[in-house]
Amino acid sequence: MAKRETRYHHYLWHNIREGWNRFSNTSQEALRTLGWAPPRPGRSYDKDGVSSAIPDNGSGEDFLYMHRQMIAKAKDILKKNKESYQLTSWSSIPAPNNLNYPVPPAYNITGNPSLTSYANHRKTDIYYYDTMQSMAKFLKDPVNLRNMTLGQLGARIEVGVHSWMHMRWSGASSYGYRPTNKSAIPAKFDKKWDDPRYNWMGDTYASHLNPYFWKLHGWVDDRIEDWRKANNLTSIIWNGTWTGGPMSSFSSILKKQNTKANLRVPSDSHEAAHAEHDGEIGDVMEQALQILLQEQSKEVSFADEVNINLDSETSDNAKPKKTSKPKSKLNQRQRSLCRSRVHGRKN
Ligand SMILES: [Cu+2]
Repeated sequence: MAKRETRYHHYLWHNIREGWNRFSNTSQEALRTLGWAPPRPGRSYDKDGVSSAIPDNGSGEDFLYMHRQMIAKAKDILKKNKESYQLTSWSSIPAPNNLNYPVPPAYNITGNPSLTSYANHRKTDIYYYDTMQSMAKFLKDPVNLRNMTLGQLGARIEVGVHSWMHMRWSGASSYGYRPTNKSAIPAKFDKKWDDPRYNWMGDTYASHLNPYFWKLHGWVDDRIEDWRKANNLTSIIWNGTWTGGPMSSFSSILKKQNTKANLRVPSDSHEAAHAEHDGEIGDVMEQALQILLQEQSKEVSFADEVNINLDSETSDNAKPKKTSKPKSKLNQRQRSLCRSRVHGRKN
């Protein structure tokens, strides 16, 4: 799972799906040709660049489905390698005094004071008792589960308790923090970030290397079964099954499509720097990444990339009502959190 290919895939899946609705038509077309167009974007954006989850387009199903596939793949790898380590999920979100799954101490995310405070807020006991616990209870209640689609459930989990758990169990990265600001290309994808020691929970390029990732995503995955039971279904009929575009080599895609149309993507030093990896990664993903970076470099006032899906901190989200829909419009504070990804600097 530490392979560059797997890191790229997870990173691209999140960032393309999240950013899609603010990409230019040209970029969307180019990504479509590469097979990397998400059928259901994960976010909408208003004129100020404020993002909201899209609860009703089924992208919440994509979130659940794709991570289910990741879990299956990881289990498969463990089995093939005859590893004794088993992937098991948290049956409940560990309480503050749980010694098996201690919350890493509060820490400073270098260069990002806003994300630092976001993470550290979620580490407090009071956040667990007042917010996470009540959300977990809400999500396990069959009455609530009967009142929402699987897509709505997925969207609610993704921007809420899933992100909270990611940052609550994130800890100081002794390996450092991958630069995420737009001026940091190509350092963003330097080979040093492919080291297995880089497993920080706050970065989609790294989080799946962290054992806590599998614990919390196991918990998320188990909510699907709760939903199925609550709705008296014998099996899940998935509508959202987007697991990303091809990881295979560019030339094999070309062969299939028998065309070279619309595949012009500007090359830069970053591309050259990783040319040696092309065979390994599959240059489809390398091309998709270039388009994504181009889009990220256009952003002036908003997040340049998705590390986690920041949620709303409104009490509405914390104390869900039975009929409420996922509410995840970013408030003023989150907007500044996102901006800090571009402008944030350590004093
Ligand atoms: Cu993910």
